[in-house]
Amino acid sequence: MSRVFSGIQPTGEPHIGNYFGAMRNYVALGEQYGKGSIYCVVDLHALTNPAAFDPRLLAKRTFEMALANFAVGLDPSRVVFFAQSHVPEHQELSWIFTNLTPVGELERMTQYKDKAGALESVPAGLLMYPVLMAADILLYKADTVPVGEDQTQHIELTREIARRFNHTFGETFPEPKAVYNKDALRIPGVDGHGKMSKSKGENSTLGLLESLDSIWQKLRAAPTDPARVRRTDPGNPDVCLIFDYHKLFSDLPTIEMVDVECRRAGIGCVDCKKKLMEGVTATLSPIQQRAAELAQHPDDIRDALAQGAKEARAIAAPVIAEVREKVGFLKL
Ligand code: AQP
Repeated sequence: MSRVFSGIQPTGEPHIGNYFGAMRNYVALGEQYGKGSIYCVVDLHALTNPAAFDPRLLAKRTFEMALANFAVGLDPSRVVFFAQSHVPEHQELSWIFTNLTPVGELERMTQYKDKAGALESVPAGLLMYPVLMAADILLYKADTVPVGEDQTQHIELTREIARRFNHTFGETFPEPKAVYNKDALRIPGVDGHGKMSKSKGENSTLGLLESLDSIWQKLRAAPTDPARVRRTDPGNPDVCLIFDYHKLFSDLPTIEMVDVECRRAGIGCVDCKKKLMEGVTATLSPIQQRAAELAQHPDDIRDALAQGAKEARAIAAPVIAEVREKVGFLKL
């Protein structure tokens, strides 16, 4: 039977890229696979990027990331949900994998090059990020990994590490596959500069739990088709970020109407954004309401994380025992 694993970094507020790209799939797969679906707030990963890591905020962000996942519909009593640092086996397996992974392969990772390029001094942890990610997934022998498209290269490396381990120590791990939400492969940032990303800061993101007023202010200022200068100019939805968002938030008749009317200058950008805001409100209001309710009972969130860590360790224990034996550690 398939086993599902995915992780999300507590590097800031979860945004609609995380939601449509990954979190919504967590819920769908959670309903299908129950306790065979394992989700993790990857707080160890959050340490790897000094631009996004703040020790004063890490615990709060980890808690809030768990809360946000429960607010979108993940039920911790029906899936396994925990914080990565509560399951030390991730680090043990990661160290073993580190010794099966050439540095050159890690240096070729696009996400590493992007993030390292912006830093004066690059921590070794940033380079090792995909090795830890491979350990996260393979510790549970997961074969299905719901992620956004930006993680494709890391999943390919995970498969390579699994193959290498199996070749060196005997058949142990499956070669996991990424599962994408094909309608939300790579959601653009609201500032119009590349992928929506937590670590790029608030100008890039529309937060899942951000106030609707603040979201509207950002949408109002968001760039549209740059060739459409006047209201009477026809626009091209194919190059408009607002149209990308319509495809996520609006119903089909609205998407079709906006597509047609924009091309013949029948709708202006402000009205188009107002129409989008209706869909945003309908999608995010119930999530935000549920989050407010959950926030009234913080101990329940902590208890759920403690229980999740216990369940995760129980699944990981036989895998790490098998790995130790195959690698040849002294057994006492
Ligand atoms: N813009 C996006 N479009 C589609 N999917 C996305 N994901 C992230 N951004 C988008 C997916 O969300 C999951 C969790 O991401 P993450 O928190 O582990 O790290 P990330 O991919 O690097 O996300 P951020 O927001 O860009 O975080 P920072 O800035 O801290 O690195 C992943 O499955 C990801 O693919």
